[in-house]
Amino acid sequence: MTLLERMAPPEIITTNGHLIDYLFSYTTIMNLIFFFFVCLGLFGFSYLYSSKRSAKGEYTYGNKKKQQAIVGYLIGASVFLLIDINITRMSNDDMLNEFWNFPKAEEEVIKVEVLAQQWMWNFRMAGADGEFNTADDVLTNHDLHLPVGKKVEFRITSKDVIHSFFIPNARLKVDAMPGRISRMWFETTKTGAFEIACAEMCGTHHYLMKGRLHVHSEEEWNEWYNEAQNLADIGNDNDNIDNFWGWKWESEQ
Ligand SMILES: [Cu+2]
Repeated sequence: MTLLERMAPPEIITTNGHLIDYLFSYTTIMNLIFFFFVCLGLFGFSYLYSSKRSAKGEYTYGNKKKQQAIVGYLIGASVFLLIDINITRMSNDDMLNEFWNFPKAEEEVIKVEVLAQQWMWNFRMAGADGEFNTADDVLTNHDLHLPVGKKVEFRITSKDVIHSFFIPNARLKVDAMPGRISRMWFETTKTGAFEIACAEMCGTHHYLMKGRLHVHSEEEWNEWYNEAQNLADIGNDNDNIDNFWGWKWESEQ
C-alpha cells in the first residue's frame, strides 16, 4: 500500500457519504487559495520593500481610512462569505435534505436498534412479526449484518455512559446517550466488511468497542436473517434483562 493510498479516506459505502467528503475538499481548497494569497502578500511585500529597494524606514501614523476599508473589509468579507457562510449553507442543506431527511413510514426500511454499553455494541432487528421487543427479535453483538441497496434506519441509545456510534465508511457519527434515543439513517451501496467504532472516550476499554458492519447481497442477507430468526428463540430470554433491552419502534421518535 502506497503512502497516498494510506492517506486516502475510507471507501464510501452509502448514497450520501460523498457530501461530507465534498465539504472537506471545499474547505481544504478554499483554505489553500487564501493561504496562497497570504503568502503572496507576505513574501511579495517583503521583496518590494526590502532595504535595497526602498528608502530608510520612517514613522507612520497608520493607514488612511480608505486603505483600511479596502484591506480590512474586502479580505475579511471574502473569507467570511466564501468559506464560513458557504460551508454553513452547504452543511445545512445536506443536513435538511439528506441526513435529517429520514425514510418515510411507508418506505421499505431496515430498522435497527442499537444499544451501546461499556464496551460493546448490541444490535436488534425485528423478527418476522415486524415488531420490536418480541421473542423473535434478531440480536447480535459487535457484528451488524445489512443488505446492500436498502435504506437502514438506526435508533441508538446507551446503557451506561455516553458513547458515539461511528461508521467511517458511511461518514456518519451519532452520540449514544443514556435516557435518550438518537437517530441515523443511510442507504448502502457496496457489499463487504467495514469498521464500526466508538468515537467517544467511554472508559478504560473504549478501544474494545470495535464492531464490524457486514453488508451482504440481498439473497445472502435473507439467508442470514432467516437463520438468525430460528436462533432467536434460544437467545431471546424475556426474563434476562441483558438480552431484553429493546423498545417499541415508533415512527416519530
Ligand atoms: Cu464507547
